[in-house]
Amino acid sequence: MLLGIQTLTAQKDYKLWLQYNKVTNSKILNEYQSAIKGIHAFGKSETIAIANKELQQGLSGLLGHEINSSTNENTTNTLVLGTVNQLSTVLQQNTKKETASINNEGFVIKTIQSGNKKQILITAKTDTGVLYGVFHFLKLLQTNQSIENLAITDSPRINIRMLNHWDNLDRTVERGYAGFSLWNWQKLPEFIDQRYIDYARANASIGINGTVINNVNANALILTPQYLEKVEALAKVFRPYGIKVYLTARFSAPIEIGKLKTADPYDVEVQKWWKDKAAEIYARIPDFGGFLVKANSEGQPGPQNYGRNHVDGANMLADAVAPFGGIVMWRAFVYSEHDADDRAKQAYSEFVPYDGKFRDNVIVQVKNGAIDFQPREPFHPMFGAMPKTPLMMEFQVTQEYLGFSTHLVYLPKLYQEVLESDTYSKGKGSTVAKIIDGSLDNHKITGIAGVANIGNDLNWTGHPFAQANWYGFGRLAWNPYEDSKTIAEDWLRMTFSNEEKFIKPVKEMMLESREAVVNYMTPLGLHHIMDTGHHYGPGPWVSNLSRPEWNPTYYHKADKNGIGFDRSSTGSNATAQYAPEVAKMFDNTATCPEKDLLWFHHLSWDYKLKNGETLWNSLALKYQEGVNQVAAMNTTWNTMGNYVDEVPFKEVQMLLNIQHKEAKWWRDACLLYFQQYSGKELPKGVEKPTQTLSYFKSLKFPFAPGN
Ligand code: GCV
Repeated sequence: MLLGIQTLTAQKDYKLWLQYNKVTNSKILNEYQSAIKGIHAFGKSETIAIANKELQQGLSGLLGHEINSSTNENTTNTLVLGTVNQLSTVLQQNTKKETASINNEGFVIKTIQSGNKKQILITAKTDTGVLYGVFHFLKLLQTNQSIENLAITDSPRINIRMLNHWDNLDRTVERGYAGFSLWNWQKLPEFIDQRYIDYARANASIGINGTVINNVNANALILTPQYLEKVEALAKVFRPYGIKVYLTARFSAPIEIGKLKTADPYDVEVQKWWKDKAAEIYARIPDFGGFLVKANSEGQPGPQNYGRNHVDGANMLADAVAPFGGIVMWRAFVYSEHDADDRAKQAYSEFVPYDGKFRDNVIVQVKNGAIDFQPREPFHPMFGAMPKTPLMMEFQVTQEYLGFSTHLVYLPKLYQEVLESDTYSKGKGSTVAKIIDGSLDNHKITGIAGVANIGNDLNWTGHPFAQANWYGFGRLAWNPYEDSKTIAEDWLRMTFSNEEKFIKPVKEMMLESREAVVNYMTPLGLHHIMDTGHHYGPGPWVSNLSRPEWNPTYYHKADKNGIGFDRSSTGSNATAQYAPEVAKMFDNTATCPEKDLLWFHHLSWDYKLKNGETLWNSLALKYQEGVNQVAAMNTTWNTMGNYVDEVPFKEVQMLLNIQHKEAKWWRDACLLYFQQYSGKELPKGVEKPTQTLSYFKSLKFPFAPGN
């Protein structure tokens, strides 16, 4: 019996936010049932067939009965779908204004009333636009909104909305916490796992239109015919869902698989090798998206190995893919052990001088912050500093530094904070969102990438709530101005329940979860104090690694005098990399937001915060607050058993219990360690540690996943 329940639940978890449960509110159900009696699809493409099938599947679940999918186009209460050029002239006329306002991937959903006939039209300029419109329409029903008088026009604000998989060819996933890679290289190209199709469908439902299927720490073998044949098979599966395939390009591939002596971008043979390689790829995959490159970063080869620079490398690859309409996404995640300057400054120093020098089909991919996907980082100073170069955002959806797939952390809250940050690059209101959607500097290529949190776990993401991070990333990629609150609410309704008594508290819990993790891991601007290598759990004491900037002690700089990294004008002067308004704000302790204080300043343990408490007390109280927040998340969840199936309810309960235990571990380990320097007692309200510092230091995790 239990096995039966588990199988059923696994099937449900697998369905992600596309549950299509029958509408329980009878008034709403009636409205839907009388408005939708049939479907008529214009056009016969694979994508339109997928859209039609999705509608049938969704509606039969939501309405509780099958809907005729080949209804006559003139019948009342019919859902009509098709691209603009396939519609009848009457319908075309009727939606002329709306369709003129959308872009190629946008859609129109409109109630059309003529005489006694009432229909709902879903149309777009392209088949993919229609598919996006269908998913949007189904979302309206899944979230119980009225469909009486629809007049929706929507278009994505960013062109390239992609996942980056750090998946290796042996199916391990770097920083992956949800099992192994989805891609079964051994059985491809002949064996097409249903999962590839379900992956594409889930991505299409949130508007993701690109995927880099292999790790940025790249293996050149992916570019050999043996693997390209497999990539081609995946591209074929993804194509009707509007998803393009991209690959990472190992810079030394001409040597490793091309038998050349060099990979120097100035070498004519090397240039030819890449041109031929591009032609070979496009012959197989005509809509291949292009290359993502990690060069001269963390040991990866790059143009600097030959005395050339990032522009030389990127432009050479860009020239190879340009004839086919491809692009190059060149990563700016660089820092060197040979550069004694603050790591946080290095990417800016290296890239900003190249502004305007890249080819038109190059986009520079920048992580959201200057270090590395921390629970909180101020926005990367490169945003706003390269107006002549399109910059794309790289967020991490997988929780490398945020408790893996064990901790419940709703990441869209973090993404929103970054997207809303004001760079002041062209005066007030020059937000990061406006830079990456191209509106501030008028760029044509725009992009956003999320490092995927997906693996072959039954529920895709390990933690049931980590599905919300995949979902939310897609939503913000489509519209970087959306509120993460709305996204959380939609996800909860689509995944679990439309009951207000469930939605309200659980939404609050999700929204609070990001601040909680900041508090129990790295409050007040602390960063990168995770244990080394695997980044699981606290390790503020680690100081023995060969590269200085790999040691947590490099980042917190705790000593008898205080704590924090002085990046102000008296220290590394990283603040000067921001526009003057922002630089001034961060530079001064009085105006620097307290949430970023120790990112920018080294302050004495007795430094007084705005609440009148000393820095030491505030730090300790923040750690405690984080623990309390997780305890409150537990309490909230424990009362939600009636709204969620038994297995996910219990799973989340167990995971929250671990999170609570680990939040205390973080608090105790960090406070005991920092206390050695502050020499101060824990303030009232902070629980006493239950273990010694040496106990925490002794913990080892040789098989932590993702490492
Ligand atoms: C793919 C961090 C991670 C690495 C990752 C790197 C990157 O350093 O720990 O696993 O490598 O970022 O983004 O390239």
